[in-house]
Amino acid sequence: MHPILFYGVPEGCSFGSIVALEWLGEPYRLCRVQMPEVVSSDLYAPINPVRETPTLRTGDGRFISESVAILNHLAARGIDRGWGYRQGSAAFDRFNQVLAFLNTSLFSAFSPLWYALEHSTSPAVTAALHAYGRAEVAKAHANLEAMLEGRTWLLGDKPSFADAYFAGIARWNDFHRAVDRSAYPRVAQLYERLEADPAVRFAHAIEEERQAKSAGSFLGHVTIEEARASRATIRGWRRRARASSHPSSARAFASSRPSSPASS
Ligand SMILES: N[C@@H](CCC(=O)N[C@@H](CS)C(=O)NCC(=O)O)C(=O)O
Repeated sequence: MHPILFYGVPEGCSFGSIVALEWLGEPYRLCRVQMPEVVSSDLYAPINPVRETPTLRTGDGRFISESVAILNHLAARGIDRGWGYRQGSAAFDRFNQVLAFLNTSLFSAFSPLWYALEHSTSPAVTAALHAYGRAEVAKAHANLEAMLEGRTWLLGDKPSFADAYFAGIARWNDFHRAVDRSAYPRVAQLYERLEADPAVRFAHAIEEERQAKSAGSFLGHVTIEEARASRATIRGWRRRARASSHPSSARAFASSRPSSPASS
């Protein structure tokens, strides 16, 4: 069974996890979750009770939510290919620190702006939320600019899943126009470099339902129903496999397995 990433549209912070999966290069599937309608539905709740995206169903059937946890999980799978770091090493600590900064300071800086867009009821409240959000986005950009001094990528001289996550959050500025990114030249260069990356282009195409060119590890979409059904189905297969030790029963078990995309 291959991992499935449940990603949110439009403009979900799950974007970085799609990019990370592409860079990692291990086979995976995607499940599209419309926000806010489907993400808040009872259909999605068993996958992530907090009713947020992203969630990753791992190859062994576990569900991991929270971008930081998902990106750390994927990085650990890629240690041998330079995508992850041994826990306790300086590189791991730096990776974790940058991820935490992006997940709290940068992500949260945009929260007042999203809130103003989706919930604000009065012009005075909207103006206050805009002022607060713009100030926080500017502060986070100034800190990123300082972090990038002497570095091409957030961790140094090569890309990491922190850059993937940055790409998915920093683009919110294109929508909210909170800051002029060119006033932060190192941030702007990193952003442009990422926008040109094939995995980032792939993630944009996936979100926008355009033809998407994977580096090769993307195996297609599954629906939430398929992802949920396959979980129960897999439990059923395991129960039947345990109950049967006879070779002919094992063959019957194998041939009864449906060929749903989520079951590969
Ligand atoms: N702490 C979570 C936050 C996840 C989150 O807020 N996801 C948003 C999309 S970026 C979401 O699913 N929102 C639900 C909605 O819009 O109804 C993480 O970092 O993964």
